[in-house]
This record gives sequence, C-alpha cells and structure tokens, in this order.
Amino acid sequence: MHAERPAAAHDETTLSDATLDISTLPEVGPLGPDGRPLVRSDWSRAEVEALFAAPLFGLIDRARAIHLRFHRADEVQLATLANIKSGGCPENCGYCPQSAHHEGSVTSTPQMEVGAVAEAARRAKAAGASRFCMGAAWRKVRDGKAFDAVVEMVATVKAEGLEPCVTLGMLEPHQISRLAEAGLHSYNHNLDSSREFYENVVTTRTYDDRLNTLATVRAAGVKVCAGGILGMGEAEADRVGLLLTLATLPTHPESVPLNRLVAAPGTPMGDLPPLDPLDWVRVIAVARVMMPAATLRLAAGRATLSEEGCALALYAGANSIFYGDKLLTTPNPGPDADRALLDKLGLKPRPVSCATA
Ligand code: SAM
Ligand code: DTB
Ligand code: SF4
Repeated sequence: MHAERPAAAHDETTLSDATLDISTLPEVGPLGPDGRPLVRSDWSRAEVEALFAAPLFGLIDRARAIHLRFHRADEVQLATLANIKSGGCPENCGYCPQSAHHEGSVTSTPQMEVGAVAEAARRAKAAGASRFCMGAAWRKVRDGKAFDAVVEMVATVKAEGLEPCVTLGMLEPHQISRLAEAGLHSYNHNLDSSREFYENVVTTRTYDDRLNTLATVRAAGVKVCAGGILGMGEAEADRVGLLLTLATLPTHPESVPLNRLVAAPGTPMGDLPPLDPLDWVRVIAVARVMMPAATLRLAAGRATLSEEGCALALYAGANSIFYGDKLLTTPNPGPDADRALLDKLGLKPRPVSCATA
C-alpha cells in the first residue's frame, strides 16, 4: 500500500487555470435571522483553486478581515491533549506512530485510569487550557468497560470546568449519545486529506467511513471537530479537495485542526520532508475564508515551526493551538514557550465556552 513516499493523487497540472479574481468571490452568504452573515457551504472547486493560487499577502488580508468579523482578535483557544490509550492500533494510517502495522510503532500501553485523567485535566486548566482532548488508538469504539471509563472521563473533565473532546475512531449512534449525555463538547475525527489521496494514507478504512462517522456525531448534536494533515506528499489539488469536503458539509465543523505532518521514524511517512511553513499558512488562510466561524487549530507540527511562523499562522486565521509538552506521542512546544509567545503577541487564552467550539 504505502510507497516509500506516497504519490500525489493529483499532478499540479490537473488544477484548472485559476483565473478567478478572489476579490470577486462572495465571502459569506446573506444575513441570517440573527442579523449575522450566513456562512457558505456552496464552494466550487474553481473558487478554492483561485484562493490557493492567489498571492499570499492578498489571501491573508482577506482571511484576516473575515477572522475579525467572526472572532475576537485577542483570543487563542488552548487545547490540551491526553493520550488515554496509546499504541497497538489495528488501522494502518501511514503517518501514525501508534499503528501496529509499522516497525516504528510506539509500545502499546494500558488505558489511563479516570483519576489520572482528572489530574491531567486539572493541571491543564491551571495552566490556562480551556479544552481537553482525549485520544485513543482505537479503530472504533466497542461497548464495555474501556468505553464506560471513557464516558466517566468525559463527565470528569466537564466537572473540572473544561470542554471535553474525544477522538476514538468510528462509533455508533448509541455510543455518541452516551458521550453526549456525559457532557461531551466535541468529537474529533479527521478526514486527513482528499478522497483521491486517501488510499495513499490508509487502506483499512474508507473515506466514506470517516464521513459516515462525522454524520453520526452531527446527528447526535455533538460539535464536530474535523480537519486533516498537510505534508504527506499530497498535491495542492488534494489540499483543495480536503478543504472543499469540509466546507461543503451541510454544517461546517465547529473546529478544524490542521496538522503539519510529524514525520515519525519507522512509519511509511517517516522520511518525508517537512511541510513549508508558508504552505501551512496558506492552507490556514484558505480555510479561514471558507469556514469563517470555525475554530481553526494550528495542530501537530509546531515543534519545528519558528515563533514567526506561528505568529503569521495566527494572523492568517488560526485561533487555536495544542498546548502542552506533548501531542499524543510526539513533542509539542511547552506551555512556558507558548505563554511567552502569546504574551509577545498580546494574545490571551480563550475562556471555556459552552456556546462556541
Ligand atoms: N484513532 C483515532 C482516529 O484516528 O480517529 C483517534 C486518534 S488519531 C491519532 C487522531 C488524529 O491525529 C489523526 O486523525 C491524524 O489526523 C492525527 N495524527 C496522527 N499522527 C499524526 C502525525 N504523525 N502527524 C500529524 N497528525 C497526526
Ligand atoms: C488532531 O487533529 N491532531 C491531534 C489530535 N487531533 C488528536 C493528534 C496529533 C498527533 C501527532 C502525532 C503524535 O503525537 O503521535
Ligand atoms: Fe490508529 Fe488513529 Fe493512529 Fe490511525 S491515526 S493508526 S486510527 S490511532
């Protein structure tokens, strides 16, 4: 399945001539009943290609203007991760150090105890986080003790005054309902890339499996957190395809994590070159234009990003970061470094909100 280096599903030449002038694109739809502009879910591929082809500063100007209409300029959401069940995953995602299929897989460890999760959540809150996202290296949720404990973790994190989010793979309606009843704020489930590139990334599940899970989450009234990974060897057309899929869902995800591939040694993508930070900034700016109200997270990949790169990404429309020494298995800039950066930029942590993502 995985080539040494995944082949791009599209050649750059398959992009149509991006002759659209982005200043002529409607940013948002008509005003809704509350007087706020409605966000668009009718993006065309040509429009998105034009955004990708635009001069970067013009694109950032546009993204920034939209950002300021929909979000506070001075706030960044701090989301802390906890890997509640690490390693041994039966899926073969080519980027993931937790897949049991790869030589470089991390050791599988038992599920965290609820008490340890509560303690980690308290520490995260004390450090300024407002969201606490618990990840499990599962293909799907199975009913039983392990899931019962996750339901308890959600209730515990909520009781600690944080927005609980989980990412547990595929799940059934009755399972998302239990999580919702326990106080789940959001469910993370990433599309990772375009439909066309997906088979270069994973073959143990399909793109439609991912979309069906997102629909199950949405139907239960839980907020959707869905994004992808950039820098997996995909072409620009695949980045267009990822954002087009997300932004033409009947309702945009409330939260969109945009990960820069962490090339983990021993995974099929371990030797890929790092994504150019300006390419990440461009994806963020396009995502901001297309999904004005979403919380856009500068997700994995900041450990090798300069402060300047991070600052430009936040200016171009990102308004959330993963916050803590570690992502799931790999390093992240620590809280001290991130707080120092936010101070330099005059930004402050976003408080917990029940109303927004
Ligand atoms: N097993 C569940 C699933 O895949 O839905 C949840 C955990 S999984 C680790 C969560 C997400 O982390 C993946 O969907 C992927 O987008 C992201 N991710 C995993 N490894 C990554 C890496 N090396 N670099 C960037 N993002 C990564
Ligand atoms: C998301 O989009 N990225 C996070 C979170 N959601 C679960 C995970 C990033 C993992 C990066 C690689 C690692 O640390 O294992
Ligand atoms: Fe498993 Fe999730 Fe890693 Fe894929 S990304 S191997 S599903 S933990």
